[in-house]
Amino acid sequence: MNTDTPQIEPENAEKLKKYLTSHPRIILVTHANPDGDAIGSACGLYAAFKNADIAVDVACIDEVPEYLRFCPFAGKIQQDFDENAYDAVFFLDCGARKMTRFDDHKPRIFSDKMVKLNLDHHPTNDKWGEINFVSTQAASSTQIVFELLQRLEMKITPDIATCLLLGLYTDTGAFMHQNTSSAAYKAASELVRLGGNVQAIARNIFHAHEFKKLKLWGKVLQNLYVTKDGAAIVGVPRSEYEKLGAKREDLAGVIDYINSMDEARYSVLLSEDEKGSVKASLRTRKPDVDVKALAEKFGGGGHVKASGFTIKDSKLEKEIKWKIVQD
Ligand SMILES: [Mn+2]
Repeated sequence: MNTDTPQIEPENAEKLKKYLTSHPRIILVTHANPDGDAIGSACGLYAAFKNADIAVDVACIDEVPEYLRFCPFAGKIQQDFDENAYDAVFFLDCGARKMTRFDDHKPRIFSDKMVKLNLDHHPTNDKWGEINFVSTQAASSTQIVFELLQRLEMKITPDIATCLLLGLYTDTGAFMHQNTSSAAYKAASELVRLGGNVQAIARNIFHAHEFKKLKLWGKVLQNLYVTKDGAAIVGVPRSEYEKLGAKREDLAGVIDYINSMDEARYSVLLSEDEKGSVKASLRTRKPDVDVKALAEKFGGGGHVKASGFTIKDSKLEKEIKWKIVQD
């Protein structure tokens, strides 16, 4: 893989540049259940457009999760908008349009009454936009936003650099996942030079553990067991994290920690969500194990090394004999 090739086609940036001279009103939209890359790309592009006097708003159907609220401009993200007030919609970090979860009640943004712009790095993206900035080589959507802003010759302030750096950090697992290319490092280096705040990202994303979260992780690790065939399994009922005043989202990351264990062929975290269904997260580091195939057996999916599924019928709890966290 030549990781230094441009992430976007320069002529598409030219097309957008020309389109922006017609003074469109643009709504930026990112996916539901947003992660660092969704928030970072939405906020970064929003601020750059705003600074360039473009009429722009930014929306996500879900609220910004607490751990991402430090991101500059996160407060600008609205959960609702008037779909008739815009000429163009800019989809960010959405592998499929339905990932926005606006498809039910904002049909106009998907119709041909809107100019659709599409910026993403998911392999499932079928380039539905009139102008597409889609590159599966990019480590994050923010990496593509960064290149786009450079091509549009828009100013990248230190706050915008922080937004874009955030997406690179979270989508590469702090520059440890397979997608960490030389181009990703290069973009990160330039963003730091432009004033991107690495400390804020490290403090808020990677070194932010509350007491209740550490207590919960402690319980999870204590109750972890490894089956004869090498599956590291742990289950967490809703009552357990609620007892600690924690939320299900406090379990985020514990599966990767469990999966660092060499003895495990693969790892499974089962956790009950607020509605009483069971969510399973699967990870493996072994080259011969495909957890995507395993998740698909339960109606889920994902990647070969990281996948998940949901069990709606809680009776399955007994059938698969998962051990729960207990006092
Ligand atoms: Mn992403």
